[in-house]
Amino acid sequence: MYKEELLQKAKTSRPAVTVFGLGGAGCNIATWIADKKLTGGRIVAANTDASHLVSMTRADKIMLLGEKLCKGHGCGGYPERGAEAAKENISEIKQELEGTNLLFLVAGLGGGSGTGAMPVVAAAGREAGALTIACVTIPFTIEMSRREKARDAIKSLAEVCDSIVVIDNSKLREVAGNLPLKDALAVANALVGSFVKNLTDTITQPSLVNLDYADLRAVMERGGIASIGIGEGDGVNRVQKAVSQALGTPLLDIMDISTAYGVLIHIVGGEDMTLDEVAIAGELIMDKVPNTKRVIWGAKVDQNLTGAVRVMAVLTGVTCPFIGEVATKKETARIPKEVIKPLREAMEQMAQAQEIPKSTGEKQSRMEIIKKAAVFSKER
Ligand SMILES: Nc1nc2c(ncn2[C@@H]2O[C@H](COP(=O)(O)OP(=O)(O)OP(=O)(O)O)[C@@H](O)[C@H]2O)c(=O)[nH]1
Ligand SMILES: [Mg+2]
Repeated sequence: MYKEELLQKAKTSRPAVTVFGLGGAGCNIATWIADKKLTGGRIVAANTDASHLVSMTRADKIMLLGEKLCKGHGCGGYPERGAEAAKENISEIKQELEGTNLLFLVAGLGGGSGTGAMPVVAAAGREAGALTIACVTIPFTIEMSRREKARDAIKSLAEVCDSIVVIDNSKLREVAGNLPLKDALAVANALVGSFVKNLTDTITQPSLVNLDYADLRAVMERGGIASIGIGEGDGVNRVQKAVSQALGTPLLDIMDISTAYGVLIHIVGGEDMTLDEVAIAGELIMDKVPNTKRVIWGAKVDQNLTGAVRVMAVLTGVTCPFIGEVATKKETARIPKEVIKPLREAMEQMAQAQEIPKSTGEKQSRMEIIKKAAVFSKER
């Protein structure tokens, strides 16, 4: 294959990513993502509330749901109305999802619009053949009846989504301290938003260790409920600190971390981050989830993060006491320990590549080894 042909192929095979923000909270999260510039994906802001939509100027597309039913006034907390409203726009939604490979649905569960519309949009995403990932928050403990609605919504989402990444607002205090409500919601926006942005960036932009769409599919397809943990460390043992924070403070209460079906590890560090640190982070996490069937990992250098390492661990197929059992892939065979070896070996190859001087003449062979290592890491 000629280089031009290959470049063309690379361009057309890049996965098409769509982010759908639904309801008030979903649209606010979509705005957070748009502000951080999502170069590899399209953002749609959809709500029944016309006055809230007016401020969604940074989305690529704005969609007023259920104009006939809700007359632009919102759903007043009734998910059934949110579902009806989305059905009113179903052909527009389907058109928007045509050709999408990866669909992120974001909303704060507990209201009417986002909660009711999400399963409708998710079903359309599945029908279009997209890997469909819902990223939702469940309301604070004080929003009692809203929490019940969120629980019901998660159960119906489990039937139409591949994975549902759940953040429990009542756990925010553990990661962000006792903040005023407005600030706590901003933290939730940033958590959901950075999950979506991190994944989109790693599968659409080149990074230190690339995750590709097939990798993501392997872990998130029919992954059920997923929990995320984020940790940051600096100074001595910064990787250990970041990993223990990421695993120790999951944003959703889960029964038993060791039973997770799949694990996605994402590591970001400054230019001083060593390849060995990336490998150690992966191994520390894998030690805690001995039964996992699939592990994927990506690493990125962020110049603004010098001195620190940030780790995101996403565990799929977990059980949460509040939500109860949902249908997920259930396989019981244990994954052999050797799965860790390719990670270590790939890192060694990359370390070797790093030792080659960065002079222009050597650049080519350096890239070759890095590419080989990245491919090798996937051949588990
Ligand atoms: N992360 C985040 N969560 C929010 C925000 N606003 C509200 N929430 C949470 O999301 C839940 C749903 O609220 P909304 O998104 O306003 O509801 P909606 O989907 O617009 O539904 P209706 O207004 O009833 O049509 C609330 O119970 C809060 O827990 C926000 O700006 N960010
Ligand atoms: Mg609303």
